[in-house]
Amino acid sequence: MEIKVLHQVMEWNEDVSAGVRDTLRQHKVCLINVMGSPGAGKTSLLTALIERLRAEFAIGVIEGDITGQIDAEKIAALGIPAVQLNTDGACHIEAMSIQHILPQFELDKLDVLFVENIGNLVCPAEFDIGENFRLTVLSIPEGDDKVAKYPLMFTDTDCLALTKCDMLPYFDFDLARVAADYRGVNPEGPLFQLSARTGAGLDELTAHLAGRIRAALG
Ligand SMILES: Nc1nc2c(ncn2[C@@H]2O[C@H](COP(=O)(O)OP(=O)(O)OP(=O)(O)O)[C@@H](O)[C@H]2O)c(=O)[nH]1
Ligand SMILES: [Mg+2]
Repeated sequence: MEIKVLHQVMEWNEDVSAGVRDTLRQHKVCLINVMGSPGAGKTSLLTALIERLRAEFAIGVIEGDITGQIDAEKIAALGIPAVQLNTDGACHIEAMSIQHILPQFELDKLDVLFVENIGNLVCPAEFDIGENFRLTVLSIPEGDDKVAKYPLMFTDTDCLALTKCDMLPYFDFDLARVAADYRGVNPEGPLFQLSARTGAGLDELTAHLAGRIRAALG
């Protein structure tokens, strides 16, 4: 399957996130900004969530990467409309690029647009891309000090997915510490422990997201 690859728009002097939000509202599409480190398991989790959400919602995906189209190919292989956004070196996605990409989708036929942001625990959290809500992914092998060291990513999110929990036996990872640090910076944010590999915890996160999507779509 041929994948559309678009490049990051470089005129970053104007915040167009409100315009993106307006367009998505007009077409009744809920945008979910998925963020986390390189290799945290964002694409694996998206794949698992798509399989669980696609019976109820029509889903599209924008895959953000510095270069290449590996992740968009994985999503397109599921039969899901996917566009690859290459930022050509930039460490985050900007709303201007989302605005530029939206016409690539048949928005009236979509309910949900996932954006997999660039793998990075710092920069993406600083940019509103017009999302309805944010999902931050943290994996066990990254270590239990990440919420304390990179707080903005966990403060400015609607939900934290702690993934690769099947790896807990192999790492010195203090779940209670992460939960407490997250509570400290984001008292209302739900935390889900899961594994895209075993499927553990995915039903709970799916139910939460489905509720958020239904609320966003009105
Ligand atoms: N054991 C285990 N491995 C996982 C899990 N989820 C993902 N992985 C593995 O982690 C690696 C990275 O997963 P990806 O889904 O590509 O991670 P990503 O965050 O999309 O990576 P980038 O897009 O490159 O930032 C792959 O080898 C996955 O198979 C999980 O729940 N458990
Ligand atoms: Mg990925």
